[in-house]
Amino acid sequence: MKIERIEVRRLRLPLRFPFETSFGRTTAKDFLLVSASADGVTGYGECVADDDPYYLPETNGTVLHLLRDFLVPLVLGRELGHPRELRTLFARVRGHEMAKAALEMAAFELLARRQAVPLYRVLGGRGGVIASGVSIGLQKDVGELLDKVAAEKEAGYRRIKIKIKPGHDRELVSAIRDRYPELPLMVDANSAYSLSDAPLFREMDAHRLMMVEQPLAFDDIVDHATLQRQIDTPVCLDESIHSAEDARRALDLGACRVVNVKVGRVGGFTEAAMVHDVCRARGVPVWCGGMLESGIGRLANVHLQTLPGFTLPGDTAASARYFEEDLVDPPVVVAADGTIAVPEGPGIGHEIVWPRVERATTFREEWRC
Ligand code: OSB
Ligand code: MG
Repeated sequence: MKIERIEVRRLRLPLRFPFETSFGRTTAKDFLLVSASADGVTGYGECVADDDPYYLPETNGTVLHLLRDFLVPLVLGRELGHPRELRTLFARVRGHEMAKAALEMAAFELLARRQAVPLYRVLGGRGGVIASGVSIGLQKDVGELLDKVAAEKEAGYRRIKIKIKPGHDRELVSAIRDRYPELPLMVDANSAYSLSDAPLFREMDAHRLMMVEQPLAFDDIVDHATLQRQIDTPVCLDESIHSAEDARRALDLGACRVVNVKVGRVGGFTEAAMVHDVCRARGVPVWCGGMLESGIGRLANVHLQTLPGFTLPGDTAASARYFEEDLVDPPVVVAADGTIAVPEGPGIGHEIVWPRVERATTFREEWRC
């Protein structure tokens, strides 16, 4: 296929509740949506960059620059045998995984729509359901956190993750554990600690967490390996993993025992599947992370999670936790048993509601060949 038109829109969707982590507080989802068209069919890729570089270095501004000046010129008008070729085509550009991923995801979604098959088919997945977990941000106090945990447990989520930061860690975990001794529970620190905090994580071993996600620096694997040797709780890496090679090196070093895969963080579906393959070959569980995506990116995550190595519930929760009105209809819903049905329609499989996209759009640019 030959992609003859690429469009990028910047959208702003208010969040129903602010989402707070160790790196900041978000009240709205401000993101880029990439469309790629060939022969009158259009596919969509949601970019996971934020307005700020507080989770990882990329921003909406850097993504737009990379698309406009480097990635779009590589793709526009070129004969593509398969979207997986974009990974090789983009390899010369170092970093900028979120920018690469948004365009590559649009090309995969376009391929699925052209073939009139669900996205999972072109990713090598399967139909059915996926297991859903939930990520709870930092709350005002322990009481509010316990209320949130109770509500999400009631909603059926198969695993609960809470955000932690220095001074807001052991007492949160022990309060939840006191009330729910058997709850599948994990914590995510988003790089807020250093190796000198090893005693804290040793102490938390007693709470039998499923894992501790990215406790140390965003660009580290060496200290994570040291920490993993000192604690029983499995370390899971998020921020540190940008490729299948990163995953291999982290596993060789013993820096983690679980890997969080985000398509945007690793540069696309092709690389995400390769991260999955590296882990699966070593019996290391992977799960799919989330970035507060709208329904478009959320459904992309649903399809990815049908690959066989996704053996743990991911951070893909119901649209209604985030948005008053999602961009897709129907919205993503989680059943009482904590599962999400994998759509069977073409591409992401739910309709995009264009009037809502138009209302949320703050900027638009397009390129044609
Ligand atoms: O670290 O996984 C993370 C959200 C934004 C940036 C980073 C992370 C997160 C989440 C939320 O944990 C997952 C979600 O509900 O989409
Ligand atoms: Mg994380």
